[in-house]
Amino acid sequence: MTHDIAASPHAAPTAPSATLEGDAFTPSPDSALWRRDFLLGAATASYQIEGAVAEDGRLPSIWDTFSATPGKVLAGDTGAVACDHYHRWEGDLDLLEALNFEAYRFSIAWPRVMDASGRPNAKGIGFYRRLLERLKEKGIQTFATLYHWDLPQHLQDRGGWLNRDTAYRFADYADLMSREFSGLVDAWMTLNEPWCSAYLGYGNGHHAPGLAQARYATQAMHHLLLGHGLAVAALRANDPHSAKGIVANVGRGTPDSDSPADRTAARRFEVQHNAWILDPLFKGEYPAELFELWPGTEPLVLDGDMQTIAAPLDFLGINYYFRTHVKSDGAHGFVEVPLAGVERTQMGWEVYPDGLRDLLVGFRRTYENLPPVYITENGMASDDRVRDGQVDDAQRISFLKRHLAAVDAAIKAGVDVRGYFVWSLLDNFEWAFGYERRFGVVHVDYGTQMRTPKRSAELIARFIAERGARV
Ligand code: IFM
Repeated sequence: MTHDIAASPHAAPTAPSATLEGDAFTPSPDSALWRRDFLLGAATASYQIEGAVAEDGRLPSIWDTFSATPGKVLAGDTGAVACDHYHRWEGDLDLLEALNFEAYRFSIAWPRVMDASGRPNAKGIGFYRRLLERLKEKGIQTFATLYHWDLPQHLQDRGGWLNRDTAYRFADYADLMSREFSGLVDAWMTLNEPWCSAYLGYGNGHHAPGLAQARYATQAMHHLLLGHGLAVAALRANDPHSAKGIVANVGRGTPDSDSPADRTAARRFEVQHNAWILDPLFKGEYPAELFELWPGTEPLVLDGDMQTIAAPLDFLGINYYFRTHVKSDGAHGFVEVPLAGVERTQMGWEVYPDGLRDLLVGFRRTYENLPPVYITENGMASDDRVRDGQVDDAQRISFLKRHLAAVDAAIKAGVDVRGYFVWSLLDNFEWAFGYERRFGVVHVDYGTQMRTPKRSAELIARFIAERGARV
Protein backbone atom coordinates (compact mmCIF):
# COMPACT_ATOMS: atom_id res chain seq x y z
CA MET A 1 0.00 0.00 0.00
CA THR A 2 1.46 3.26 1.16
CA HIS A 3 4.98 3.00 -0.23
CA ASP A 4 4.58 0.31 -2.80
CA ILE A 5 6.29 1.50 -5.99
CA ALA A 6 4.68 -1.26 -8.03
CA ALA A 7 1.18 -0.53 -6.77
CA SER A 8 1.55 3.23 -7.07
CA PRO A 9 2.18 4.01 -10.71
CA HIS A 10 3.57 7.43 -11.47
CA ALA A 11 0.12 8.47 -12.49
CA ALA A 12 -0.38 12.07 -13.45
CA PRO A 13 -2.32 13.82 -10.71
CA THR A 14 -5.77 14.98 -11.66
CA ALA A 15 -7.31 18.29 -10.75
CA PRO A 16 -9.29 18.52 -7.51
CA SER A 17 -12.96 17.83 -8.04
CA ALA A 18 -14.18 20.02 -5.20
CA THR A 19 -13.97 23.76 -5.58
CA LEU A 20 -12.43 25.85 -2.83
CA GLU A 21 -14.81 28.01 -0.91
CA GLY A 22 -12.87 31.21 -1.06
CA ASP A 23 -9.35 31.48 0.18
CA ALA A 24 -9.89 30.73 3.84
CA PHE A 25 -9.19 27.49 5.61
CA THR A 26 -12.33 27.86 7.67
CA PRO A 27 -14.31 24.85 8.89
CA SER A 28 -18.09 25.08 9.24
CA PRO A 29 -19.21 27.05 12.32
CA ASP A 30 -20.37 23.91 14.17
CA SER A 31 -17.14 22.01 13.46
CA ALA A 32 -15.30 20.39 16.38
CA LEU A 33 -12.14 21.88 14.89
CA TRP A 34 -13.03 25.20 16.50
CA ARG A 35 -12.57 23.62 19.93
CA ARG A 36 -9.39 25.01 21.49
CA ASP A 37 -8.51 21.56 22.84
CA PHE A 38 -8.51 20.01 19.34
CA LEU A 39 -4.79 20.02 18.65
CA LEU A 40 -3.44 21.07 15.25
CA GLY A 41 0.10 20.04 14.53
CA ALA A 42 2.64 19.09 11.89
CA ALA A 43 4.68 15.90 11.60
CA THR A 44 8.11 14.83 10.36
CA ALA A 45 10.46 11.84 10.77
CA SER A 46 14.18 11.65 11.46
CA TYR A 47 15.53 9.92 8.33
CA GLN A 48 13.29 11.97 6.08
CA ILE A 49 14.57 15.37 7.23
CA GLU A 50 17.71 15.23 9.37
CA GLY A 51 20.60 14.35 7.04
CA ALA A 52 23.96 14.35 8.91
CA VAL A 53 23.95 10.58 8.77
CA ALA A 54 27.56 10.17 9.87
CA GLU A 55 27.78 13.01 12.37
CA ASP A 56 28.25 13.03 16.14
CA GLY A 57 28.47 9.26 16.41
CA ARG A 58 25.33 8.36 14.48
CA LEU A 59 25.54 4.75 13.33
CA PRO A 60 24.29 3.52 9.94
CA SER A 61 20.62 2.56 9.72
CA ILE A 62 18.89 0.09 7.42
CA TRP A 63 17.73 3.04 5.29
CA ASP A 64 21.31 4.19 4.70
CA THR A 65 22.09 0.71 3.45
CA PHE A 66 18.90 0.32 1.43
CA SER A 67 19.01 3.72 -0.25
CA ALA A 68 22.67 3.17 -1.19
CA THR A 69 21.66 -0.02 -3.01
CA PRO A 70 21.16 0.68 -6.74
CA GLY A 71 17.55 0.43 -7.91
CA LYS A 72 15.91 0.67 -4.50
CA VAL A 73 15.08 4.40 -4.44
CA LEU A 74 13.98 6.56 -7.36
CA ALA A 75 16.85 8.53 -8.89
CA GLY A 76 19.24 6.92 -6.39
CA ASP A 77 18.26 9.48 -3.73
CA THR A 78 19.32 8.93 -0.11
CA GLY A 79 18.69 10.64 3.22
CA ALA A 80 22.34 11.65 3.58
CA VAL A 81 21.51 15.38 3.46
CA ALA A 82 17.69 15.48 3.22
CA CYS A 83 16.47 18.83 4.62
CA ASP A 84 19.68 19.25 6.63
CA HIS A 85 17.41 19.61 9.64
CA TYR A 86 20.17 18.37 11.99
CA HIS A 87 21.90 21.70 11.36
CA ARG A 88 18.84 23.84 10.62
CA TRP A 89 16.54 22.66 13.41
CA GLU A 90 16.36 26.04 15.12
CA GLY A 91 15.08 27.75 11.98
CA ASP A 92 12.67 24.89 11.38
CA LEU A 93 11.22 25.24 14.87
CA ASP A 94 10.91 29.00 14.34
CA LEU A 95 8.95 28.23 11.19
CA LEU A 96 6.72 25.79 13.06
CA GLU A 97 6.03 28.53 15.60
CA ALA A 98 5.48 31.20 12.94
CA LEU A 99 2.89 28.93 11.33
CA ASN A 100 1.08 28.72 14.69
CA PHE A 101 1.26 24.93 14.95
CA GLU A 102 0.31 23.83 18.45
CA ALA A 103 2.08 20.47 18.41
CA TYR A 104 5.05 18.88 16.66
CA ARG A 105 5.35 15.19 15.92
CA PHE A 106 8.92 14.15 15.14
CA SER A 107 10.92 10.96 15.50
CA ILE A 108 14.10 10.09 17.32
CA ALA A 109 16.76 8.28 15.29
CA TRP A 110 17.68 5.17 17.28
CA PRO A 111 21.14 4.96 15.63
CA ARG A 112 21.88 8.52 16.78
CA VAL A 113 21.31 7.98 20.48
CA MET A 114 22.76 4.53 21.28
CA ASP A 115 26.00 2.86 20.30
CA ALA A 116 26.23 -0.74 19.12
CA SER A 117 26.62 -1.97 22.71
CA GLY A 118 23.48 -0.15 23.79
CA ARG A 119 25.36 2.63 25.58
CA PRO A 120 24.01 6.20 25.32
CA ASN A 121 25.51 8.54 22.72
CA ALA A 122 25.59 11.87 24.54
CA LYS A 123 25.89 13.96 21.37
CA GLY A 124 22.83 12.41 19.73
CA ILE A 125 20.84 12.65 22.94
CA GLY A 126 21.89 16.29 23.27
CA PHE A 127 20.40 17.08 19.86
CA TYR A 128 16.95 15.82 20.83
CA ARG A 129 17.17 17.41 24.29
CA ARG A 130 17.80 20.83 22.74
CA LEU A 131 14.96 20.26 20.28
CA LEU A 132 12.52 19.26 23.04
CA GLU A 133 13.56 22.11 25.31
CA ARG A 134 13.13 24.65 22.52
CA LEU A 135 9.67 23.30 21.70
CA LYS A 136 8.74 23.61 25.37
CA GLU A 137 10.00 27.21 25.45
CA LYS A 138 7.80 27.93 22.46
CA GLY A 139 4.77 26.30 24.11
CA ILE A 140 4.49 23.68 21.35
CA GLN A 141 3.34 20.22 22.46
CA THR A 142 5.87 17.47 21.89
CA PHE A 143 4.88 14.17 20.23
CA ALA A 144 7.93 11.92 19.95
CA THR A 145 7.99 8.73 17.86
CA LEU A 146 10.62 6.21 18.87
CA TYR A 147 10.72 4.18 15.66
CA HIS A 148 10.04 5.68 12.27
CA TRP A 149 11.89 2.93 10.38
CA ASP A 150 15.56 3.77 10.91
CA LEU A 151 16.65 0.52 12.58
CA PRO A 152 20.37 0.47 13.44
CA GLN A 153 22.08 -1.60 10.75
CA HIS A 154 24.00 -3.61 13.35
CA LEU A 155 20.66 -4.99 14.61
CA GLN A 156 19.64 -5.87 11.06
CA ASP A 157 22.93 -7.72 10.73
CA ARG A 158 21.63 -9.98 13.50
CA GLY A 159 18.26 -10.52 11.80
CA GLY A 160 16.49 -7.21 12.46
CA TRP A 161 12.82 -7.63 13.33
CA LEU A 162 13.01 -11.34 12.47
CA ASN A 163 15.12 -11.74 15.59
CA ARG A 164 13.08 -11.71 18.81
CA ASP A 165 16.00 -10.05 20.55
CA THR A 166 15.36 -6.82 18.58
CA ALA A 167 12.12 -6.37 20.55
CA TYR A 168 14.14 -6.37 23.79
CA ARG A 169 16.74 -4.01 22.33
CA PHE A 170 13.86 -1.69 21.37
CA ALA A 171 12.61 -1.79 24.97
CA ASP A 172 16.13 -0.85 26.17
CA TYR A 173 16.08 2.08 23.76
CA ALA A 174 12.63 3.18 25.01
CA ASP A 175 13.89 2.86 28.57
CA LEU A 176 16.90 5.11 27.84
CA MET A 177 14.86 7.71 25.98
CA SER A 178 12.18 7.96 28.65
CA ARG A 179 14.79 8.31 31.40
CA GLU A 180 16.61 11.02 29.44
CA PHE A 181 13.53 12.97 28.31
CA SER A 182 11.08 12.39 31.15
CA GLY A 183 8.99 15.53 31.56
CA LEU A 184 9.90 16.92 28.12
CA VAL A 185 7.63 14.72 26.01
CA ASP A 186 3.86 15.17 26.05
CA ALA A 187 3.10 12.04 24.04
CA TRP A 188 5.27 9.07 23.15
CA MET A 189 4.59 6.92 20.13
CA THR A 190 6.42 3.61 20.10
CA LEU A 191 6.19 2.61 16.41
CA ASN A 192 5.21 4.46 13.30
CA GLU A 193 3.22 2.28 10.88
CA PRO A 194 4.30 -1.25 11.80
CA TRP A 195 2.43 -2.41 8.66
CA CYS A 196 5.03 -0.67 6.52
CA SER A 197 7.96 -1.97 8.58
CA ALA A 198 6.65 -5.54 8.47
CA TYR A 199 5.00 -5.80 5.06
CA LEU A 200 7.02 -3.41 2.90
CA GLY A 201 10.26 -4.23 4.72
CA TYR A 202 9.95 -8.00 5.05
CA GLY A 203 6.90 -9.02 2.96
CA ASN A 204 7.46 -7.45 -0.46
CA GLY A 205 10.88 -5.85 -0.08
CA HIS A 206 9.96 -2.37 -1.32
CA HIS A 207 11.36 -0.85 1.87
CA ALA A 208 14.44 -1.52 3.97
CA PRO A 209 15.70 -4.09 4.70
CA GLY A 210 14.23 -5.38 1.41
CA LEU A 211 13.23 -8.95 2.32
CA ALA A 212 10.23 -10.50 0.59
CA GLN A 213 8.31 -13.39 2.14
CA ALA A 214 4.88 -13.31 3.79
CA ARG A 215 6.06 -15.48 6.68
CA TYR A 216 8.88 -12.98 7.34
CA ALA A 217 6.29 -10.18 7.42
CA THR A 218 4.12 -11.89 10.04
CA GLN A 219 7.08 -12.78 12.24
CA ALA A 220 8.55 -9.27 11.92
CA MET A 221 5.14 -7.82 12.82
CA HIS A 222 4.99 -9.97 15.93
CA HIS A 223 8.38 -8.79 17.12
CA LEU A 224 7.54 -5.17 16.30
CA LEU A 225 4.35 -5.39 18.35
CA LEU A 226 6.13 -7.21 21.15
CA GLY A 227 8.75 -4.45 21.17
CA HIS A 228 5.91 -1.94 21.32
CA GLY A 229 4.35 -3.64 24.37
CA LEU A 230 7.69 -3.90 26.19
CA ALA A 231 8.44 -0.26 25.35
CA VAL A 232 5.10 0.93 26.74
CA ALA A 233 5.97 -0.65 30.10
CA ALA A 234 9.33 1.17 30.15
CA LEU A 235 7.74 4.49 29.16
CA ARG A 236 5.11 4.14 31.88
CA ALA A 237 7.73 3.36 34.51
CA ASN A 238 10.05 6.25 33.63
CA ASP A 239 7.72 8.98 32.43
CA PRO A 240 4.34 8.49 34.12
CA HIS A 241 2.81 11.85 33.17
CA SER A 242 3.17 11.57 29.39
CA ALA A 243 0.66 9.85 27.09
CA LYS A 244 1.69 6.57 25.44
CA GLY A 245 0.47 5.33 22.08
CA ILE A 246 1.32 3.75 18.76
CA VAL A 247 0.72 4.91 15.17
CA ALA A 248 -1.01 2.71 12.57
CA ASN A 249 -1.43 3.51 8.89
CA VAL A 250 -4.88 2.30 8.01
CA GLY A 251 -6.37 1.47 4.65
CA ARG A 252 -9.92 1.66 3.39
CA GLY A 253 -10.85 -1.17 1.02
CA THR A 254 -14.05 -0.87 -1.02
CA PRO A 255 -15.57 -3.70 -3.09
CA ASP A 256 -15.77 -3.50 -6.88
CA SER A 257 -19.26 -5.03 -6.86
CA ASP A 258 -21.92 -6.13 -4.43
CA SER A 259 -21.06 -9.79 -4.95
CA PRO A 260 -20.26 -11.72 -1.75
CA ALA A 261 -16.83 -12.57 -3.19
CA ASP A 262 -15.91 -8.90 -3.76
CA ARG A 263 -17.28 -7.87 -0.38
CA THR A 264 -15.17 -10.57 1.26
CA ALA A 265 -12.17 -9.32 -0.74
CA ALA A 266 -12.68 -5.77 0.61
CA ARG A 267 -12.99 -7.09 4.16
CA ARG A 268 -9.81 -9.12 3.72
CA PHE A 269 -8.00 -6.05 2.42
CA GLU A 270 -8.89 -4.31 5.68
CA VAL A 271 -7.93 -7.36 7.75
CA GLN A 272 -4.51 -7.32 6.10
CA HIS A 273 -4.07 -3.57 6.53
CA ASN A 274 -5.86 -2.79 9.78
CA ALA A 275 -6.92 -5.79 11.86
CA TRP A 276 -3.43 -7.33 11.56
CA ILE A 277 -2.23 -4.52 13.85
CA LEU A 278 -5.34 -3.36 15.70
CA ASP A 279 -6.67 -6.81 16.74
CA PRO A 280 -3.51 -7.75 18.65
CA LEU A 281 -3.42 -4.30 20.27
CA PHE A 282 -7.08 -4.15 21.29
CA LYS A 283 -8.22 -7.79 21.33
CA GLY A 284 -4.99 -9.55 22.21
CA GLU A 285 -5.09 -11.87 19.18
CA TYR A 286 -4.23 -11.96 15.50
CA PRO A 287 -7.20 -12.10 13.10
CA ALA A 288 -7.70 -15.70 11.89
CA GLU A 289 -8.55 -14.45 8.38
CA LEU A 290 -5.00 -13.15 7.97
CA PHE A 291 -3.75 -16.72 7.87
CA GLU A 292 -6.37 -17.69 5.30
CA LEU A 293 -4.91 -14.97 3.09
CA TRP A 294 -1.37 -16.11 3.83
CA PRO A 295 -1.66 -19.79 4.81
CA GLY A 296 1.11 -21.21 6.93
CA THR A 297 2.51 -17.85 8.05
CA GLU A 298 1.48 -17.92 11.72
CA PRO A 299 4.30 -16.28 13.71
CA LEU A 300 5.99 -17.92 16.65
CA VAL A 301 4.23 -16.45 19.69
CA LEU A 302 5.46 -17.23 23.20
CA ASP A 303 3.34 -17.37 26.36
CA GLY A 304 2.52 -13.92 27.62
CA ASP A 305 3.38 -12.10 24.35
CA MET A 306 -0.22 -11.21 23.49
CA GLN A 307 -0.84 -9.77 26.97
CA THR A 308 2.29 -7.64 26.61
CA ILE A 309 1.15 -6.42 23.19
CA ALA A 310 -2.38 -5.63 24.38
CA ALA A 311 -1.27 -3.44 27.31
CA PRO A 312 -3.69 -0.49 27.60
CA LEU A 313 -2.79 2.64 25.62
CA ASP A 314 -3.59 6.30 26.21
CA PHE A 315 -4.16 7.01 22.53
CA LEU A 316 -4.04 5.53 19.06
CA GLY A 317 -2.38 7.45 16.23
CA ILE A 318 -4.03 7.00 12.86
CA ASN A 319 -2.32 7.80 9.55
CA TYR A 320 -4.68 7.92 6.58
CA TYR A 321 -4.00 8.73 2.94
CA PHE A 322 -6.27 6.96 0.40
CA ARG A 323 -8.58 4.07 -0.35
CA THR A 324 -8.05 0.96 -2.44
CA HIS A 325 -10.82 -0.45 -4.60
CA VAL A 326 -10.59 -4.26 -4.77
CA LYS A 327 -12.19 -7.37 -6.16
CA SER A 328 -11.83 -11.05 -5.38
CA ASP A 329 -8.77 -12.80 -6.77
CA GLY A 330 -10.88 -15.94 -7.17
CA ALA A 331 -9.18 -17.53 -4.16
CA HIS A 332 -8.68 -16.18 -0.62
CA GLY A 333 -7.32 -12.78 -1.49
CA PHE A 334 -8.01 -9.50 -3.28
CA VAL A 335 -6.68 -7.63 -6.28
CA GLU A 336 -6.71 -3.89 -6.75
CA VAL A 337 -9.04 -2.43 -9.38
CA PRO A 338 -7.74 1.01 -10.39
CA LEU A 339 -10.71 3.36 -10.78
CA ALA A 340 -10.74 5.70 -13.76
CA GLY A 341 -11.79 9.32 -13.53
CA VAL A 342 -11.14 9.85 -9.84
CA GLU A 343 -9.03 12.58 -8.29
CA ARG A 344 -5.48 11.47 -7.54
CA THR A 345 -2.35 12.96 -5.99
CA GLN A 346 1.25 13.04 -7.21
CA MET A 347 1.65 9.57 -5.64
CA GLY A 348 -1.19 8.27 -7.81
CA TRP A 349 -3.27 7.78 -4.65
CA GLU A 350 -7.01 8.39 -4.84
CA VAL A 351 -8.32 11.30 -2.80
CA TYR A 352 -11.09 9.75 -0.69
CA PRO A 353 -11.87 11.65 2.53
CA ASP A 354 -14.94 9.53 3.39
CA GLY A 355 -12.59 6.61 3.95
CA LEU A 356 -11.12 8.37 6.99
CA ARG A 357 -14.54 8.92 8.55
CA ASP A 358 -15.70 5.38 7.75
CA LEU A 359 -12.59 3.78 9.21
CA LEU A 360 -12.73 5.82 12.42
CA VAL A 361 -16.40 5.04 12.94
CA GLY A 362 -15.74 1.35 12.17
CA PHE A 363 -12.86 1.13 14.67
CA ARG A 364 -15.07 2.72 17.32
CA ARG A 365 -17.62 -0.06 16.75
CA THR A 366 -15.12 -2.91 16.53
CA TYR A 367 -12.89 -2.13 19.49
CA GLU A 368 -14.78 -1.36 22.67
CA ASN A 369 -11.51 -0.38 24.40
CA LEU A 370 -10.42 1.98 21.59
CA PRO A 371 -8.54 4.85 23.28
CA PRO A 372 -8.76 8.49 22.15
CA VAL A 373 -7.43 8.98 18.64
CA TYR A 374 -5.05 11.47 17.07
CA ILE A 375 -4.77 11.72 13.32
CA THR A 376 -0.98 11.57 13.40
CA GLU A 377 -0.58 11.90 9.61
CA ASN A 378 -2.71 13.04 6.72
CA GLY A 379 -1.68 14.99 3.66
CA MET A 380 -0.75 14.65 0.03
CA ALA A 381 2.11 14.97 -2.42
CA SER A 382 2.00 17.40 -5.31
CA ASP A 383 4.52 18.70 -7.81
CA ASP A 384 4.82 22.06 -6.07
CA ARG A 385 6.94 24.84 -7.61
CA VAL A 386 7.94 28.22 -6.24
CA ARG A 387 6.68 31.02 -8.51
CA ASP A 388 7.34 34.66 -7.59
CA GLY A 389 8.31 33.52 -4.12
CA GLN A 390 5.03 31.66 -3.57
CA VAL A 391 3.73 28.12 -3.81
CA ASP A 392 0.07 27.81 -4.71
CA ASP A 393 -0.88 24.28 -3.61
CA ALA A 394 -4.61 24.51 -4.28
CA GLN A 395 -5.16 20.76 -4.41
CA ARG A 396 -3.56 20.31 -0.97
CA ILE A 397 -5.73 23.05 0.54
CA SER A 398 -8.81 21.34 -0.80
CA PHE A 399 -7.50 17.93 0.34
CA LEU A 400 -6.85 19.09 3.88
CA LYS A 401 -10.19 20.84 4.18
CA ARG A 402 -12.07 17.76 3.05
CA HIS A 403 -10.16 15.42 5.35
CA LEU A 404 -10.63 17.73 8.31
CA ALA A 405 -14.35 17.73 7.53
CA ALA A 406 -14.22 13.90 7.57
CA VAL A 407 -12.57 14.02 11.00
CA ASP A 408 -15.31 16.35 12.19
CA ALA A 409 -17.94 13.94 10.86
CA ALA A 410 -16.30 11.09 12.79
CA ILE A 411 -16.31 13.18 15.97
CA LYS A 412 -20.00 13.94 15.46
CA ALA A 413 -20.57 10.18 15.05
CA GLY A 414 -19.04 9.61 18.49
CA VAL A 415 -15.33 9.00 17.85
CA ASP A 416 -13.02 10.67 20.36
CA VAL A 417 -10.53 12.40 18.04
CA ARG A 418 -8.25 14.80 19.92
CA GLY A 419 -6.11 16.29 17.19
CA TYR A 420 -4.72 16.30 13.66
CA PHE A 421 -1.15 16.46 12.34
CA VAL A 422 -0.53 17.37 8.74
CA TRP A 423 2.05 15.26 6.94
CA SER A 424 4.38 16.94 6.57
CA LEU A 425 5.90 20.14 7.88
CA LEU A 426 8.59 20.05 5.16
CA ASP A 427 9.00 18.47 1.75
CA ASN A 428 11.33 15.57 2.51
CA PHE A 429 12.82 12.19 1.57
CA GLU A 430 9.77 10.15 0.58
CA TRP A 431 11.41 6.73 1.06
CA ALA A 432 11.43 4.64 -2.14
CA PHE A 433 10.28 7.74 -4.07
CA GLY A 434 13.19 9.92 -2.99
CA TYR A 435 12.77 13.69 -3.22
CA GLU A 436 10.45 13.86 -6.21
CA ARG A 437 7.21 13.61 -4.21
CA ARG A 438 6.51 16.72 -2.16
CA PHE A 439 4.33 16.26 0.92
CA GLY A 440 5.30 19.42 2.83
CA VAL A 441 3.20 22.42 3.69
CA VAL A 442 6.60 24.11 3.46
CA HIS A 443 8.51 23.83 0.17
CA VAL A 444 12.18 22.88 0.40
CA ASP A 445 14.64 23.79 -2.35
CA TYR A 446 17.13 20.93 -1.95
CA GLY A 447 19.84 22.89 -3.78
CA THR A 448 19.80 25.88 -1.43
CA GLN A 449 17.85 24.40 1.53
CA MET A 450 15.57 27.43 1.32
CA ARG A 451 12.18 26.94 2.99
CA THR A 452 9.07 28.56 1.46
CA PRO A 453 5.73 28.10 3.24
CA LYS A 454 3.10 27.04 0.74
CA ARG A 455 -0.31 28.68 0.63
CA SER A 456 -1.75 25.72 2.61
CA ALA A 457 0.60 26.51 5.50
CA GLU A 458 -0.40 30.17 5.47
CA LEU A 459 -4.09 29.29 5.55
CA ILE A 460 -3.67 26.79 8.39
CA ALA A 461 -1.70 29.40 10.34
CA ARG A 462 -4.44 31.95 9.77
CA PHE A 463 -7.12 29.51 10.93
CA ILE A 464 -5.24 28.59 14.11
CA ALA A 465 -4.74 32.28 14.90
CA GLU A 466 -8.40 33.03 14.23
CA ARG A 467 -9.44 30.13 16.46
CA GLY A 468 -7.19 31.36 19.26
CA ALA A 469 -8.55 34.88 18.95
CA ARG A 470 -12.14 33.68 19.29
CA VAL A 471 -11.74 32.31 22.80
O1 IFM B 1 6.31 9.88 4.25
C1 IFM B 1 5.51 8.90 4.79
C2 IFM B 1 5.74 8.76 6.27
O2 IFM B 1 7.07 8.53 6.59
C3 IFM B 1 4.94 7.62 6.83
N1 IFM B 1 3.55 7.74 6.44
C4 IFM B 1 3.23 8.00 5.06
C5 IFM B 1 4.05 9.18 4.56
C6 IFM B 1 3.71 9.45 3.07
O3 IFM B 1 3.98 8.33 2.31
